[in-house]
Amino acid sequence: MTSPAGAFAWLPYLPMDIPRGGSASEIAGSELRAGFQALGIAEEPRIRPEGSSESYELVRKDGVITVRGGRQGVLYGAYRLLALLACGRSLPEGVQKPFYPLRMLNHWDNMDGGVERGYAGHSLFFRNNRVFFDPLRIHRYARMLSSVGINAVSLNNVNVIPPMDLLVTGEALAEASKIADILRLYGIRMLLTVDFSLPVRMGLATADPLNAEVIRFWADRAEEVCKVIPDLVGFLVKADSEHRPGPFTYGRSHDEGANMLARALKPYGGMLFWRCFVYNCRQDWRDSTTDRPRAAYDHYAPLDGRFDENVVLQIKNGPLDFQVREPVSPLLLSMPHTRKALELQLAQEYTGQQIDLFYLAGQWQDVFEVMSPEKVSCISAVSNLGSSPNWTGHDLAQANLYAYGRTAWTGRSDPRAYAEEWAEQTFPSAAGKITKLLLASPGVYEKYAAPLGLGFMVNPSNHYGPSPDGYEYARWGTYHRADRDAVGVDRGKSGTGFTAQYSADLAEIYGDPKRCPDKLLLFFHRLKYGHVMADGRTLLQRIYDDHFEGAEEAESLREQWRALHGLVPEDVYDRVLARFDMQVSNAKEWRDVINSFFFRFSGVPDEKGRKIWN
Ligand code: GCW
Repeated sequence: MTSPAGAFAWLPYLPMDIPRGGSASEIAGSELRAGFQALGIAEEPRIRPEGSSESYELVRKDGVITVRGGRQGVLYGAYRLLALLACGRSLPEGVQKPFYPLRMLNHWDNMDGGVERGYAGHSLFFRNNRVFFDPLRIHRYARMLSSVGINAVSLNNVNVIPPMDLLVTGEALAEASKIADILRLYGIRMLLTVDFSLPVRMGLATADPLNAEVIRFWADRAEEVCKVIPDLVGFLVKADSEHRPGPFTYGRSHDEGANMLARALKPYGGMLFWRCFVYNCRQDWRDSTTDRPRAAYDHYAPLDGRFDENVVLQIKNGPLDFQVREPVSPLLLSMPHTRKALELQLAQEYTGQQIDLFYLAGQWQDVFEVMSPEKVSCISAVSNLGSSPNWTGHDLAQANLYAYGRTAWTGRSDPRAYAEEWAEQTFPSAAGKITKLLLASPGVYEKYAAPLGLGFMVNPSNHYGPSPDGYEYARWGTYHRADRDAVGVDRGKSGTGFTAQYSADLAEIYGDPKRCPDKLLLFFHRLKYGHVMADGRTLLQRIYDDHFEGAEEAESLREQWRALHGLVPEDVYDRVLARFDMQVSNAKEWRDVINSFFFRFSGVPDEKGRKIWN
C-alpha cells in the first residue's frame, strides 16, 4: 500500500502535475479524467460551464456524468463528484451552492518561515524573510482547499512582525502576487494582513486614522496592492490586541480605525476584516472585577451600526480564546447592524497541538446549536497546515480541514458525515474505525485536559501539557482562582456579570448552576468541591473521575489504532502510533498533575482510592 502523504489524501491518492490549462473548467476536466481512471470508473465525465457563479449541478444520464455550473462552480462540482464516487455515495439532486460566500483560511505564517501556533512544519509561503514557495506544492495546496470549497486565504500572520509589514509593498508584494496567480486558478482569492502602524514605519509622523496624510497613505497602499492583485479580498487586521498597535494608540475608536482602512479598499471592491480579539492583556491577577470573556462584547457591541458596509468584524467562536470548551461568544449573537465573520481555529493550539487527536467538528456543531449560521456573513479558520509532507503533522488532523471546508460550504457542522467522508476517501480499508476514533477524540481530550469548562491550566506560552498555576498569577486574565474550598469564576449576576451579555433566556440557563450544562459549569460558576452534581457525584469527584477516565481512554484510542495495523499505509501507521504514544503520556501527566493540584488544596481523597500523588 502506498502512503497518501505524497498526494493529498482525499483526492484518492492522485498525483498532480502543474496543470497546463489555465481555467477552472480545464483543471476540472483533467482532474475528472485522472480521477475516473484512478477510481476505475468507465462512465464519461463532461463539464458544462455557464455563468460565473460558484454553484454546480451533477447530472447522470445514459452513462455520462455532467458537471454543470459556473466558471468556478464546475471545479467544485468536479471535486465533489470525485469525493462522492470515491465514497460510493449517490449524487445530490439540484443545484448545489455554498452557504457562506467567503470561506476563508487564515495562516499565521511569519516571514522567517516559522508559523505561530504551527504544528506541521514550516510556512508554505515564506523563508528567510522573503516570499519563498514551491510552485507545485502551492498547486497541490490550492487543489486541496478548492476540493472542499475554501475560496479565500490570508498568508501572513495577524501578528505582523517586521519585515512582514512590508508585504504590502514593492518586491515582496510582487512575489506574493505570484502565489495569488496560482490560487486564482482554483478559485481562491487572497487577503493580506496589515500592520496598523505601517505609516509610521514608512516615515509618517503618525498612524492616526483621522490624519489626512495617513488616509492618503492607506489609499495609496490599497491602490498599489489592488493593482498587483486585482482580485484581492481585502485586508485583515489585528489591532489594539496583545500589544499590537491600533486606533487606541491615537485616542481613536475601532470604527474610526476600521472605516478608514475600509474606505481605502472600497474603490477596488475590497473588504476589511477587523478582528475582535481585544482585551486587557496586562491585567493584574489581584483584580477580580475585570473579566476577560466580557472584553470583546464590551468593546464592540456599543459600536453596532457604526462600521462601513465593507467592514467585517471577525469574532472567535468563544469569548475567551479557542479553549477546549467555551460558550459561544455573545458578540456573535449581537450587533445586528454589522457584518460579522465567525473565526474558528484548526491549528490545535489548545486542543492537543496535532500530537493528541482532536477532531473539531463537534465544537462547531455546538456553536451552531446556539448561533444560527445566518448570524454571520462569512466564516474563517486559522490554518493547521504547514510544510510537513502530510500537511498537518498528525495524519488524522487533515480531517479537521476537510470538515471545516464542508462546514463552510453547507453552513452546518455534521461531524459524523464529514468524518466518514474523509476517512472513506483517505483510508478506505479502515474508514469505519477511523471515523469512530475521530468522533471519540474530543471527549477524551476534554476529560483529561479541561473538564467542566475549566480552561487555561496549560503550560504558559507553548500551551501544551498541564500547568494549573502557569497562568494564575500572570497578566493575561485567564484565572481559575482555585483555593482549598472552591474553583472557578462566578460570571453571573452576583459575579462579573458576563452572563448579561446573552439573551435573557441564555443568561438564565448559564447563570443557574442547576441548569447550566455540566460541560460549561466551571466556565460560568465558582463552586465548592463538595457541590453535588446532577448525577450525585461531588464536583471534586467528577474532576478526579474525568482525569482518570481521560487517561485510560487515551490508551484505548491507541489500542484502537494498533488494531488498524495492515489496514492503513505502514508509514501512516507508524507516524500516528508515535503520536498516540505521546498523547498517552501527555494524558497521564494531565491526570496526575491536575488531580494532585486539587488534592493538595482540598485534602479530599479519591472515593475510589486511585493513586493521587501528594
Ligand atoms: O490564542 C492566541 C494565541 C496567539 C494568537 C492570538 C490571536 C496570533 O496564543 O498566538 O496570535 O490568540 O488570535 O490573535
